[in-house]
Amino acid sequence: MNAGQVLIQGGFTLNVQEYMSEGVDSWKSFMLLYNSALKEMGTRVEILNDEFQHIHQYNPIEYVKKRIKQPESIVKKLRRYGYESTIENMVKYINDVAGIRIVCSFTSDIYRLAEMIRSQNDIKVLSIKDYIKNPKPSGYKSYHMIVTIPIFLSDRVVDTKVEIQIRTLAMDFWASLEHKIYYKFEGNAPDYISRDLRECANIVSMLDAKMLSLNEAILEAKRKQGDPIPEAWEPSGKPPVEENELTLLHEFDRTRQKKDDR
Ligand code: 0O2
Repeated sequence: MNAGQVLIQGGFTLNVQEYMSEGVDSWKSFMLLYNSALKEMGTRVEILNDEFQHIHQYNPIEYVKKRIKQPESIVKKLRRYGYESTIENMVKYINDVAGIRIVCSFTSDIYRLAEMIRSQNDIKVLSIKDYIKNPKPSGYKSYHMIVTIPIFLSDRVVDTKVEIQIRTLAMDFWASLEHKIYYKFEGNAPDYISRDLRECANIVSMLDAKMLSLNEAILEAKRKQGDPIPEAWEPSGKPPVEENELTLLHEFDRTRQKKDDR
């Protein structure tokens, strides 16, 4: 047992790389882990939403999508990063083998949910990318977290990576269409298409801002009518992590060079 490992119920915690160095190297073993991590994270998110509904009569989450990355996409991504297609490289360099997307109503819900996930003390946040504050050149907006969640196996606990994407309905609408268009052109869309997509991204941002201020106006009107407003309805709009903290929050292997900054 390494110094950093913690004894839990007779077993000990490992990260996926340590788990691999203990001789576990089959595709099926890792898929079992990633699938379990998705289930576990899905349940945590569902509980947060249910609790919100119970206490505040309000659901911050519109819907949740979970997926395990297809083997072809894993191979493609490894190739893009300049790595051989091995299980070891997948475990080391692909952070989104298990991915969960949480789609919310308002931008303020995104930060509130991110904070609730971050404050669960067995979830470790490895990195955060706030593409809402800093959209991608494509116009892409979303809040990304790479976290690990403990998976309790029969004799040990494995902290397993999950990518969490949190975005509004409008951001999700744009990203889904852009993803399809990007694939149609295999990354080489004509300039005018990319320009128009960026323009659509701006419209989507305006729509989000308008819907948020509309929500605030509704709350204000209800307050004036004397209706009690649950506190959690109030949009906080404050990112849970400041910009200078956006990269590494924990020791994390980021040695690879990305070939593609998309
Ligand atoms: P797919 O097919 O959706 O899975 P990282 O390993 O996290 O450091 P990565 O994966 O490039 O590097 O990180 P990033 O930038 O956070 O992007 C992760 C995912 O965000 C992508 O996964 C997309 O799902 C989404 N994304 C990022 N940029 C864009 C964009 O410009 N448009 C759209 N529509 N989605 C984007 P994959 O693996 O690229 O694709």
